[in-house]
Amino acid sequence: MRCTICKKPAVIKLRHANLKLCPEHLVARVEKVVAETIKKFRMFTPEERVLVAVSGGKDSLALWEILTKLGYRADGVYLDLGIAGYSERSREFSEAFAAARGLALRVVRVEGELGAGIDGLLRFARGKPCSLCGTVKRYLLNRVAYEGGYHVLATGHNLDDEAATLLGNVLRWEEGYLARQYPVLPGEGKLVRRVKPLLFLSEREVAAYCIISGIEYIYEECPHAVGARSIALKHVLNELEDRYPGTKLGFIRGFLKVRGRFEPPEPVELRDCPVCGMPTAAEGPCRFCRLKERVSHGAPA
Ligand code: Q46
Ligand code: ZN
Ligand code: ZN
Repeated sequence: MRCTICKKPAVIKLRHANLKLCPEHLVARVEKVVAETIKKFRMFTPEERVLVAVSGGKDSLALWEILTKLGYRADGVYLDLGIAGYSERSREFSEAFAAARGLALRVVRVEGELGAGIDGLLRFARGKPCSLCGTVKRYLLNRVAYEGGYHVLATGHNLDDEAATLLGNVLRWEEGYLARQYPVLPGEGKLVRRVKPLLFLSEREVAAYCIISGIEYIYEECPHAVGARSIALKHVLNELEDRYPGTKLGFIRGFLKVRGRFEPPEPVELRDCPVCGMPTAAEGPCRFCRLKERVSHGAPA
């Protein structure tokens, strides 16, 4: 197998893009796709300060590496979720990555902010682990970005993630979520803009990028991901992609064209949480502060 561009030995075949690439041209392609995505969706400018949500996995570390190589001002934040057998290891990978490159990484312990990590929280709050974890992550990442004076928060969601989310939303015709699913969520007030620069890169490309670039990342999945609906959706999409290369990319690109037809949800009025001061749609304390209160009272679910 030869590289489509330079005819040297290729290491990856990208059927959806009709390309076979050598290490050098795979790296070049990945960085070019990210650079173009940032510009096309006006995610941020070189002058703006970017905070990358780092998990120790391949996507977020690749994103951080690419943004740095492209010359953006990007720091990282790692949320230690307090998930046994997973958080310690993922933190080590994140810290080793930052240290080796001299990059600034903020480490925030969920237990320190909430009174319990995600595992501990499950004893006090009803709900699926990923739903609770999602609330905690959204809140803390936004707060750290806001308090740190960052213009934008970047996450490592890739094409496979976004296609699975889209399929999940379509299967339930979640109009509100569909209207909001977009590579850029504008910020306002204390809500920091959120962007997904890896949206058009498949998981395989990102993994290959990491291996070629010498980025060491955690292979294990979070133990709570087992049995998650998102994983089943990814399997289905992988089967389709196998038979019909380009399925995921076509799904996302086509959606971005028609997305405007979905009725956006009525804008909710946000007010400041009386406890923490961050924006919330709730009357009274925000969801994070309510979870925190439950933990502090030790009330079991
Ligand atoms: S970390 Fe949290 Fe994920 Fe683990 S508990 Fe679920 S949401 S699976 S990306
Ligand atoms: Zn080549
Ligand atoms: Zn609050």
